[in-house]
Amino acid sequence: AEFLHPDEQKFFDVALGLVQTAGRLVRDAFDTPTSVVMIKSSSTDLVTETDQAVEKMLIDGLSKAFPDHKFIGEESVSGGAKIEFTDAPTWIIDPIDGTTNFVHRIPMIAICVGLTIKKQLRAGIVFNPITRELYTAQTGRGAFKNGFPIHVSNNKTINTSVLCASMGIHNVKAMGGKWLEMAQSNIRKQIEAGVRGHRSFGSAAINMIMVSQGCVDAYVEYGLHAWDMAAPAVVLLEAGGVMFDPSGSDFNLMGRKILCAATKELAMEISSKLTHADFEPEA
Ligand code: 2AM
Ligand code: CA
Ligand code: CA
Ligand code: CA
Repeated sequence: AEFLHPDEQKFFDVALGLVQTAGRLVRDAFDTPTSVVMIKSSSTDLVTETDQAVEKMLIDGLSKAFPDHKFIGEESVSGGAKIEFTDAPTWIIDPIDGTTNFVHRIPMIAICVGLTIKKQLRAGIVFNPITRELYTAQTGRGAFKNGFPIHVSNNKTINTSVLCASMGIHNVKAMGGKWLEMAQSNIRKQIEAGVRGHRSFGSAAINMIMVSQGCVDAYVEYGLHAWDMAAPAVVLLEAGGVMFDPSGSDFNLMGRKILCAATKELAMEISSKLTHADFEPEA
């Protein structure tokens, strides 16, 4: 596989070292919960001092190593600000995906660091520092869990699949009852179509990782941001998975929604059953 930039391997190696250090920060805070919890837009939208410290540490480290790189980080993007996404090497960072899990000491959280160059996904690092599961991928070079290759399932039909579709609780608050109805009706349709089971892990990245390693067969979600999806998207694609907009059209990293699956057949079957939101997320 060709690199888009001559220093791409170095970019990845530096990021990986920083993520491992960040993992120790998060693990220490998880075991000794002194972290201050702050409410952002509502009681379902939390941030802790650990989220902020980890994001700062990653951005400081990467910008010191690569002064001309750009950053899109959850805790650095101030409310409602338009995200500037350019051709420059860009690190897309979620310091803790699954902050509610973190605050409630549920061990399903992920540090997510993705890299785009010329707006193309190039590398993804997704690290659960509690279970010490490290998922890495570089475009064209495969996906790995703690160094061992991972692959999606071969499932092509709903009735042999375990699906993941979160209720999008954030969107319920932002968009009112209409949203709840849509989320419920989509899950209901999947159950009626004979799905084998439903799971949701409270972290968009872990949901995507579950598809990447063949545990779950597909995942659909509205309301996500680029930092939830960038890093796990590289892992998913390199693990052989597919990614679309829930409507079945092309995936857009900035489009705030995703349908990912083990196979295109399964993705299209799910897409055909969904009520598609006229989706204008507020936050
Ligand atoms: P976070 O923990 O980084 O905030 C379950 O809550 C998942 O949804 C997490 O991955 C969480 O990311 C993400 N999430 C946060 N805000 C959201 C929103 N407005 N819409 C959809 N998902 C959101
Ligand atoms: Ca958040
Ligand atoms: Ca997130
Ligand atoms: Ca986060």
